[in-house]
Amino acid sequence: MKETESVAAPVHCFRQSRIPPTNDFKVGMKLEAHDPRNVTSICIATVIGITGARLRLRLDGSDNKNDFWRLVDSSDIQPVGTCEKKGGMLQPPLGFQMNASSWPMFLLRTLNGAEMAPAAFFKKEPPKPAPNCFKVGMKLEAIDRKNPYLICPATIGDVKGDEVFVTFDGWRGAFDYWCRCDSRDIFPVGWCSLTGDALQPPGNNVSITKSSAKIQSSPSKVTRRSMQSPQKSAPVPTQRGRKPGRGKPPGQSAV
Ligand code: MLY
Repeated sequence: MKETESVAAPVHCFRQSRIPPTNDFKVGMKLEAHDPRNVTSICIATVIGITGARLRLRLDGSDNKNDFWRLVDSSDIQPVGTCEKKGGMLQPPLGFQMNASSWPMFLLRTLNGAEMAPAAFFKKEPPKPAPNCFKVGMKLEAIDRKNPYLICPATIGDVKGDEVFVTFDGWRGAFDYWCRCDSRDIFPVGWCSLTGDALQPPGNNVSITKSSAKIQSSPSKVTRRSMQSPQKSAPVPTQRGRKPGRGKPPGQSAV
């Protein structure tokens, strides 16, 4: 950041707590979670792993190919019993591996003798930040949505209304995405060092030129990058590479 004279997005732009929540969960604990593939249903999930302020979760009755990650202060998770208390019914996950009729018995068995995560482990979701205050060029740490266990160095590539375009430093654009400015998938610079999560190194396609990092006064079309741009096969410089003062065209990116 120093070398490129880049500017970190201010912490108040993010929907994250200033001091990351403590992660008291243990592997094996059970909780309730919204099914990411069917968000209206609430399922039983097991903590499969712990990474910084996040939990690696697997829905009971699901396979091991659909694990997902949630912050301990995510509103998507809650203590076992919450759903019933609110008059709801726990649902089998999408892709429940058994016959649907065996769900009630499966539910009893999966909860019997299980270690439930205590209510105190669940932290309150931070409030939504004020209007979108991100600017093009600002640095952040962001979840790679194609590899959601990874948190990576990123730059705001564009801003439009309540949305920001997250571009991954050193990659060709294949991982970039638009998200709401209050997304829980984006973090201020320094987040990983505070939570102990591993911040990924940038990809190979980095240009360390000062001009590449200056905040631009107004977001323009030039800064917008294609979301389709393939990682490997781009023979011509990307829009990013073509911009004046951005250094030489990017080389072959690592995959
Ligand atoms: N090489 C792997 C992982 C790429 C991760 C890119 N992120 C960090 C932006 C793949 O191509 O899937």
